[in-house]
Amino acid sequence: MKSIEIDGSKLEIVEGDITQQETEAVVNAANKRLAPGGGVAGAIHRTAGPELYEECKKFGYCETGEAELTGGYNLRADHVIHTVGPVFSGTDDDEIYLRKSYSNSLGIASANNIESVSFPAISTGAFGYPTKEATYIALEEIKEFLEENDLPKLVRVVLYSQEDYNIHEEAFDEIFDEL
Ligand code: AR6
Repeated sequence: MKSIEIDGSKLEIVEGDITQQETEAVVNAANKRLAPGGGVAGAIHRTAGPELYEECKKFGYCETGEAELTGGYNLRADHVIHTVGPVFSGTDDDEIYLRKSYSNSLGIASANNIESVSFPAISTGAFGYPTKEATYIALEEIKEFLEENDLPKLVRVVLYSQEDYNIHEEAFDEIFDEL
């Protein structure tokens, strides 16, 4: 685990399971239908229970880079923020939409007075975004958001494997050494 304070808020990176986090909200790496799938989405829907998908159905559709808020049902978290990361394409759009996924998720948290949020490494599984590139984008976007906003007070990035954690640790040291 590593953490740093950024303008009165805390950013942490940890190895763990997103479904077990006790932050007020957890972020789901969703698909456009906000339907249960594999990876993070499958695990979040399984743990939250079927009511989560019932609530998701009312949105119908979520564009890449956008985010929606629901309840957390049987999760420890009170809320789920569903965001659709980009399917990696190798074009400039990848970074633009990955940044939007993080900033729109944090924007929803902040607008709803949510104090603590856990993120998975969005788009780096089924959506094929190379982890190292995605890591720098994620940490930099979170840093910028926390510099400009009071809430959330805690942002935790939860990595599912030691390998992914190590990549984040290296990026974290590089980005925050200068602070
Ligand atoms: N906790 C934390 N991280 C996890 C967990 C977990 N329980 N499970 C997997 N990861 P992915 P995407 C990591 O595929 O690339 C779904 O089918 C995983 O190792 O969940 O945005 C949706 O329905 C990887 O590093 O999300 C969409 O169709 C990261 O979380 C699509 O996949 C993201 O992997 C979204 O793809």
